[in-house]
Amino acid sequence: MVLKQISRHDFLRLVGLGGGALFLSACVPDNLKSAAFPTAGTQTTGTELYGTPEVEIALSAIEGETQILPGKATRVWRYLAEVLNGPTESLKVIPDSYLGPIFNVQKGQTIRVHFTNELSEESIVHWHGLHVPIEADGHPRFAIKPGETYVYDFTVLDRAGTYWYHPHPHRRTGPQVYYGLAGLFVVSDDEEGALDLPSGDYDLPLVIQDRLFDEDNQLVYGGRGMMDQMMGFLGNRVLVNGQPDFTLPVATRPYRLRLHNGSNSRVYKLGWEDGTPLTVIATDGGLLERPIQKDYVTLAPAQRIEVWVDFNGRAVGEQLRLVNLPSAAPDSGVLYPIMTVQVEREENVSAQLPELLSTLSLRSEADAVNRRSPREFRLAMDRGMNWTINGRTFEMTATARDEVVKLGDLEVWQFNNQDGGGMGMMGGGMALPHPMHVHGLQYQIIERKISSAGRSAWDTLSDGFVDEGWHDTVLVMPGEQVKVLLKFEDFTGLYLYHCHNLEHEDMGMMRNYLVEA
Ligand SMILES: [Cu+2]
Repeated sequence: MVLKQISRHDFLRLVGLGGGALFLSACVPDNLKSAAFPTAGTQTTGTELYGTPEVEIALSAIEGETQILPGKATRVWRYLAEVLNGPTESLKVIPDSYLGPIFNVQKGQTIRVHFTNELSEESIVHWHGLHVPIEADGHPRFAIKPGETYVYDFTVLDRAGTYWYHPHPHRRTGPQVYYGLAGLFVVSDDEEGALDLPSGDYDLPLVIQDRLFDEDNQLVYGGRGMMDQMMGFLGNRVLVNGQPDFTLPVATRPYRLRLHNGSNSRVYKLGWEDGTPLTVIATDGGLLERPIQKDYVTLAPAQRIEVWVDFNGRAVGEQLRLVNLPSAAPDSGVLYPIMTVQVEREENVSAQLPELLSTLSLRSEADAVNRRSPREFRLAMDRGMNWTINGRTFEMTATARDEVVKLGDLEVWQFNNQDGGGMGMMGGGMALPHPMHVHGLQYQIIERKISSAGRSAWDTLSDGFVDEGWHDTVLVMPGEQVKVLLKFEDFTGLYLYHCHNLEHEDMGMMRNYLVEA
């Protein structure tokens, strides 16, 4: 399925640069160039915390190729992994995919990952959504050169849920993820195990990504220069688990589908084409207290949503499409298919979804140390056309005075995407959605406020927000203020918060926050 793309002409109109072609062609962004480093000898960094961890894995990032489209194979970058010690089911490979193997671990397990960079440029791995010590968080200052190895030691402290891992080198996260470096990190625990949810072949990951191919079946990135940076990369084909025109064969029984938006910048509004509601059971940080029915779900880059879906009552041979519904998200004005479900066999296994999925220990805003004056983060483009947070762009090891928090504190953070209303050039700034990610923890979304100018675009997506439960990434729409409640526990050090539109992030829409004892 080929999507409509915003043309360069549309983009120029959008940013109010009509006729500024020279300006665009003169600009070859730094983050779209490939940096080459001499290969260094193997070197171990990071911290070994455990004598013998329960799970020990060798992970490498390599350049290779894989069959995606008919004809010529596509050059990709990918993660390969191998279990060195511990249960062999700690890794699950997705067949015929460039995606990294799925880590499949238990809460409480001690993990060691030896990450070897076999690319021709710097890289480092971030465990997205996991509560880990700073040495294991994959901050860009820990990026390693080609040939080097970084050792991660951490205990899986997070509850059962669908987390993920991806590269995080400064200015190169967008292209590295785009060329294929990403994988899921699935945590199980006893609470979840007792629910008897669909498991094994009935518990399926669905990683949704958009890509752009040339006539030679090769991935194209950054071809639109400044436009890719401003908007974020937008492809013209949807891949699910690394495959085009994805079809999921199912039986007449319940399934657990783990939807992950692994795209660089595309926001999806997902629904079943026949209007069947979605039963949402989990968000970024695991199970909700109770299942929630939604006509559609809005899934921003980096976010995960799990749905429980029962194909009982469907006829063998029946097809059902998961589609992207039209919305005001960039490049999303039309309906297009994400994947096709093909009912291929009778199993007639029936199972009820429990009414109570989990007991969440949610926190109260009244207990926040700054409940009267939330820490505010203004998301905007500056005059130099950089995406900024409070007027600043990324500095590798610096924090401003208002980016220091205290270990143990519960705080309210407020993200203000105040530039204008509709998408495009408004009030002197450019209005785009920003999916805001905070490293090292899961937070609660406690309030949204939308400006009158932003209302009409917001209305096309907002019924699909699942704000209940735990989150590590929240979509902040143009004209919107979103309050989140977060607690800084267990670990001190320099963590990141940033926009997870990867092109915005690479441009500098990322800052450190420092957790002090
Ligand atoms: Cu952004």
